[in-house]
Formats: sequence, structure tokens, C-alpha cells
Amino acid sequence: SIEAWYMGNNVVDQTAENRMDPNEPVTISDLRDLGVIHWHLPPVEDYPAKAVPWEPKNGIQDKQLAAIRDSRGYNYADIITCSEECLPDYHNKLKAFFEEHIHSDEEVRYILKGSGYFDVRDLKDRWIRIRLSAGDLIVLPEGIYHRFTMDTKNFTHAMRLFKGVPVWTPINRPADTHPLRERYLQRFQPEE
Ligand code: KMT
Ligand code: NI
Repeated sequence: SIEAWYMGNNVVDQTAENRMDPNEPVTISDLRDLGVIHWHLPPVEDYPAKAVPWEPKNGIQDKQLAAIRDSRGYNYADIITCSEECLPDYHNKLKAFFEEHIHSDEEVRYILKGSGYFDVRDLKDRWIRIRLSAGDLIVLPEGIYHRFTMDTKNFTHAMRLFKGVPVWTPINRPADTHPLRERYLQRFQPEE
């Protein structure tokens, strides 16, 4: 399952845990208040190593995943393998994943094998690190500032889910006056 904690702004090694000292845990409920949703699905062994785009097939797509896809409208899926051997243009991609950004749509990732970190900003602009491993499915809402990195094991095999035709384009920070960002704050910033 996932674990989340606050991290500092100064990151020397992005693949390290980067916990505060003492540790400052963040709960599932704290994440939900930011619009971040999580499920842990039973591990599925027989996903293809690489299939882009990935097509669900009976016997491969498990029932719980099918239910989430149906209820949330994720009709697109593909599979990405982040490792030095598998990802074309690996170093530039990793750099781009770790640039703080927002998207016009949800970022939905289902970790099939391996592990990694999504970092999200809370409403006071502090970084929260979320550790994901096999079976974790996470939804980051549109407009949340976030970034991704692999951990020290350097391997993440994940399904990317999307509603409609995928748009992966990041809008890098600063995007504080972007309508998507303003809409995010309207949805999740508590009333003063
Ligand atoms: C992204 O957009 O940051 C990614 O796709 C990262 C790899 S998938 C866990
Ligand atoms: Ni992103």
C-alpha cells in the first residue's frame, strides 16, 4: 500500500526517501483533502511487459480495475516501463517527470511492478512524497502541482489510464494564474 510523508524543498538525491527529521507522516485522508485518490488492487502477474496502447482482455484485466475504469470513465490505457533499458530518451524523460508541473486532466497511474514516488504540493505549498508499489493505483486531480521520480531501485512498470484521447503535456510551474490551477484551488482550498 502507499505511504506518504512531508519532504523538504532541498533535494540532493531525488531517489532517496527525503523524510523530515523527525518524520512527518501524511494520511490517506490528508491526501483525499487535496483530491488525491488511491486504491490498492490485488497484484496481477500477467500484464504484458510492454503494450502501447494496452487493450484490456478477459483474463488479464481484473474485475476491480474494470470497475474503476468504468465508474471513472478511463477508456484509454497503456503501459510504460521506466528503467534505463526500456524508456527511450531515459535521462531527459526522468528530468521532465521531476519538473514541478500541472496537467489539464487527471494523472492516473497503476503500478504493476516496481515502485516510485509521486510528490504533490499541499495547500500551504509543502511537498508531500507518496511512495507507490505494485498494486497501487493513484489519481492526481487536474491542476495539482506534482512530479514523479523512481526510487533507488530504478524500476517502475505502470499502466497509464486516461479519459478519452491522452494529453500528457505538462504545464510547468509557474502556473499559479493558469485557469486550471485556479480551478483546482477553488475545488480544494478550504474557505477562509
Ligand atoms: C509521469 O507522467 O510522470 C509518468 O508517466 C511517470 C511514469 S509512470 C509512474
Ligand atoms: Ni504529471
